[in-house]
Amino acid sequence: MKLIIAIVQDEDATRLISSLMTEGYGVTKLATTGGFLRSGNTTLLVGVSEDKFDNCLAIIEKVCKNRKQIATNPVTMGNTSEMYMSYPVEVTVGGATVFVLSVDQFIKY
Ligand code: 2BA
Repeated sequence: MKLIIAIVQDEDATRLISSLMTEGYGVTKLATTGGFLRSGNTTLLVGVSEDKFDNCLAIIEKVCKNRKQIATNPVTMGNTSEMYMSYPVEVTVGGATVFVLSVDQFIKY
């Protein structure tokens, strides 16, 4: 068994959860925040058996889209964090950042 941890954009989360649930996957949704943009995103935990693993990744890839976003990040000047300026940066976010972990045990009480 594998645990898929998928960080996706909020805009894709509802459709992705629906697609996964329709195909019989168990999903847990976490409200998370990206460290760079400091804006909300969604992290999904999906426990999958080996035989359903590839299909799960295919669904994530199909549903989650790349989007360009403008970020305004603080830039520290000199050695003090009190002096900073902001400038706009365009970044491409997503489709999905996926981590795959091997699961030693899967227990339900
Ligand atoms: P954020 O950290 O808010 O990053 C949003 C997007 O900003 C990233 O999209 C990337 O295009 C850009 N970005 C991130 N760090 C950057 C940097 N130091 N310099 C320039 N641009 C930077 P994605 O790569 O698609 O990441 C989307 C979200 O996935 C991230 O949101 C973060 O929540 C998560 N993530 C990405 N890589 C991760 C990692 N190695 N570990 C944990 N979470 C990660």
